[in-house]
Amino acid sequence: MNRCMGCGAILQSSNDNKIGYIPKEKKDTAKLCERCFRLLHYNDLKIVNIDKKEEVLQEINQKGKLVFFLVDLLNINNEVIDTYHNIKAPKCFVLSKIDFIPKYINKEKIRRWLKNIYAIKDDIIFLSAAKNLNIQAIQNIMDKKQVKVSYLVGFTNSGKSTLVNKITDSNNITTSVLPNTTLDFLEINLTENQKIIDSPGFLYNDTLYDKNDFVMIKKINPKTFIKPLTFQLKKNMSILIEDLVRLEVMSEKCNLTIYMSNLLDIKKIYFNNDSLKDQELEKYKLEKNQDLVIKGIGFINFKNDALINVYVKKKGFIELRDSFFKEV
Ligand SMILES: Nc1nc2c(ncn2[C@@H]2O[C@H](COP(=O)(O)OP(=O)(O)OP(=O)(O)O)[C@@H](O)[C@H]2O)c(=O)[nH]1
Ligand SMILES: [Mg+2]
Repeated sequence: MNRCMGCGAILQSSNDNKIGYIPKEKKDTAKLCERCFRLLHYNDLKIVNIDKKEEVLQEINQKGKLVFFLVDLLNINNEVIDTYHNIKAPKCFVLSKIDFIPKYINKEKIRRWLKNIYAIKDDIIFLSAAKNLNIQAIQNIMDKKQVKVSYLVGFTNSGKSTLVNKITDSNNITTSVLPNTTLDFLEINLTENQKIIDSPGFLYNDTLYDKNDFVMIKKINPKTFIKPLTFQLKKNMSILIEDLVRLEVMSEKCNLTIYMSNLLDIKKIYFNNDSLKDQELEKYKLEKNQDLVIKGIGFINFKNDALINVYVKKKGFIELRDSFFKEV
């Protein structure tokens, strides 16, 4: 039973619509399935919609090995944190992709905030695989805890496979901005008696955008540093985020800063523009230094108290929380 070195899927030649497909004549020699090969050489992206969350959780809970759980700043929300807390094995919280956090945001503040707001009691590590920042922390913790096997786990796109490639100084594992790039567990030897296991990322229960919309997926996932967008708004002015969310100010004024991918189309609109006004309406009362989180997309920090009408395509995507700017 051969596996694809890039995504972990079992190689098969019987169905070109299923994962691990490789044409018959290449089956004995190929190291990559057709999907990984095309992604690597032609940047041809093919989305696979399978969810291995239960399988991964079952395996890591059963094995009880050390788990590194990766999350990036834009994806800290209740669904991700609940998933983290449901892991029974010993674990570390890894804030990945720190290269896209603006420099003026104090990391220690984020650490305290994760502990206080989200009750993270385990070690918290900050790293960026893309920029080679602090990637040695993974092996340092394994050495310190005398761990021989550990798992990299997290939601899709959190950067697990990129991190493994960086740690092993190779490009063997397929990485991409697509959901579900890694399709099965992949074991990688770090030293003679130490290994790390990459895993298929978890998918959100639902997304605000169409799961097969390549263009939107690419826009939502920033490649580099995010430049926060600040708006000063008066009553009845709105912010429109793509065709996904409209925030309409109902109080006299509102100062807010948006932390999302800069590739998204985010603009100020006036009351005579009725985009999204026919969608679900949710009313929120924000306090100074609270965030309005849009699950899977990012968050908006409010600099003063405000009343906001949110028009959103689906229910269940908006959360409020105290921001890390508020000293706790
Ligand atoms: N800016 C930045 N981007 C990163 C970093 N690490 C990974 N990425 C990008 O994030 C995207 C997802 O990376 P992957 O390593 O494939 O993510 P994954 O967690 O393995 O995803 P699945 O296999 O689908 O679970 C890719 O476009 C990477 O280039 C990082 O440290 N900084
Ligand atoms: Mg992966």
